[in-house]
Amino acid sequence: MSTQTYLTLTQHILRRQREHPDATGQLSSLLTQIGVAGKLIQAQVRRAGLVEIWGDTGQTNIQGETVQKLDRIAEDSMVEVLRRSECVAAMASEEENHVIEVPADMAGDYVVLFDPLDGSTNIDGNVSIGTIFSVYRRHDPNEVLRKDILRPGREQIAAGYILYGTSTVFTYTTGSTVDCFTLDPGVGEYFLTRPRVRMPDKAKLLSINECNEPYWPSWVSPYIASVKGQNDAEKRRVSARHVGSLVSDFHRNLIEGGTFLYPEDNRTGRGKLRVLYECNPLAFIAETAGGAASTGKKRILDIEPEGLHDRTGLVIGPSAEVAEAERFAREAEGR
Ligand code: AFP
Repeated sequence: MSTQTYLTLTQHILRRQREHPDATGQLSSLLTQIGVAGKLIQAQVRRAGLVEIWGDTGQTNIQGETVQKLDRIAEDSMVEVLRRSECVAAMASEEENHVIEVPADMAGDYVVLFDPLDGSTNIDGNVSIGTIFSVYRRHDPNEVLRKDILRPGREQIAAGYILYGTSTVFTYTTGSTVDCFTLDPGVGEYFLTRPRVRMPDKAKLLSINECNEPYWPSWVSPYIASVKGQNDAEKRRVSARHVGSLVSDFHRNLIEGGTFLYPEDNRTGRGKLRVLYECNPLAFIAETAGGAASTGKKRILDIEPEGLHDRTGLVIGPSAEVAEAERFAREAEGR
């Protein structure tokens, strides 16, 4: 093991900060605090069942989905830690229908958008879930503007996720590299375990909910058939892997090489996944790691969101695979 393997998350964030001599340290502090929120959430996730916190609160969120108790715990942890960080002016969460503003005397330079617990329908099945976040710099030091929140993902200055899987993994980017840190539960610290992650060029995994096939746009089935066609009598080159927690599917595909698709639904013309809380941060990470993310028609990071809970179709994975999916979409639509 190289000595770099033992870098802590905080040390790594501070190293990145030194690459920007004009940095105030506020972004470093913010990312460190998100790591703290992740530790609080993972402590609850690991106790799920033991302390009878599984199950529903009986309420529904803005998406019309049942709110799980752990969703609430995760959201409260993010909001409270970020509010007190003095680095954040406003937050938006997948679980809320309004922007959460921080009082002026505690406000900082950044805006954070997050999905507190992605994959929460998997909680009862003990399947891995995660917190996804996206960081932007605010435009105006005196007030929070609509354009601070509703803006294209290419304006992100940092993004990441904390995955509560077989171990707790904090992954982040500020646009130069993607790095993964594993929480050592005995020490209570994240250590760098996968520096400078690059998404493999070839997808050996395919992740899609095939039960949605009746609702896919016309290009998706031929594309999936072409991927399966890469297998031959001698060798299976592509295998199906689908967890149903986007953050878990994405992390596995980032490390092992795979394409994840959640196409738009042809009954509604829109996808399921949220632009601000799920697609943008993962697209930023994918692109920084050498991959790509598309709606099928255009780059995810170029979407101009109109509402807090806009949804989109998503194809995310190695660049060549995403380009191939876009080609199928273009041809099917005669573009
Ligand atoms: P929840 O966070 O509400 O469980 O939604 C998870 C999710 O947005 C994403 O993580 C999954 O990939 C996707 O939904 C699964 O949706 P389907 O069950 O429709 O395949």
